[in-house]
Amino acid sequence: MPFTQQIVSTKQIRNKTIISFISFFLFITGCVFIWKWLQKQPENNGALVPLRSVLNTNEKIFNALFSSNRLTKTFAEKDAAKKVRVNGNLGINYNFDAAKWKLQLIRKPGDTLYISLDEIKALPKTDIIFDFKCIEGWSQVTHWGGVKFSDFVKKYSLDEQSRIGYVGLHTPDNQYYVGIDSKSILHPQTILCYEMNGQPLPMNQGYPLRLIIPVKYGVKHLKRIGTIFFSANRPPDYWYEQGYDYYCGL
Ligand SMILES: Nc1nc2c(c(=O)[nH]1)N[C@H]1C(S)=C(S)[C@@H](COP(=O)(O)O)O[C@H]1N2
Ligand SMILES: [Mo]
Repeated sequence: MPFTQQIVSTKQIRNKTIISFISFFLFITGCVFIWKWLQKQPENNGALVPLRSVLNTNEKIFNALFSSNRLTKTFAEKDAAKKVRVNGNLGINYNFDAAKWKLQLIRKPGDTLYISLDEIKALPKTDIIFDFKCIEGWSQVTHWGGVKFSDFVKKYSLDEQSRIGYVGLHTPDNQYYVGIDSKSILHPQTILCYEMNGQPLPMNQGYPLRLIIPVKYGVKHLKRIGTIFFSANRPPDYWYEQGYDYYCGL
């Protein structure tokens, strides 16, 4: 290997230093300029329009890569937390009359069914133990039991509606609500859940029925489902309206 040595003069060093400083100055000015421009952009559901379009592009990529055959990793029962973290009490923080609860299933406008917990429990039961992930940065291996959404679809003849684009879920008081794309709601690990660690759901974890959807972040796992409906367009979504991503896929 030939050995080459370069002699650098003081003048060259000074020029390089000057160029470095100018580039740095231009870079910072550019950042400030982009920042100011962003602040002047209009908002779309709590997110500045350019940022919202980044989120929407992410959604398209996620959607294209989504596969119903790809399962979320599951764990053994001994790995499941005994003390399960409680997070978020929107729409469940009131005197709830469990005796009066029935799931309101809007199959089509004008075609609503009221389903009791016992009727749901009569369907085949599935358990899932997976790493529950919240957008705030924590995760926990937890154990849930209930009915696969796809089995619920079969039982209540929802094949057509469930593929229409989206499903919307609301708490009984309509204070918390989420929208979920058809592919994700029909994923084989998505369940209408009524048990945690083999016991009925605690009140603060959505008694009597919640959504468990391992292909999504925690925000979409709506606790205490009051209403389920179907829609070709995105149903309202609480955290989306606060500026979060609509899709929230994992
Ligand atoms: N009704 C209702 N469901 C909700 C929320 C809420 O505030 N209200 N928070 C969501 C969020 S952000 C998370 S991380 C999970 C937490 O579920 P956990 O309390 O069982 O851990 O519930 C989701 N479902
Ligand atoms: Mo969350």
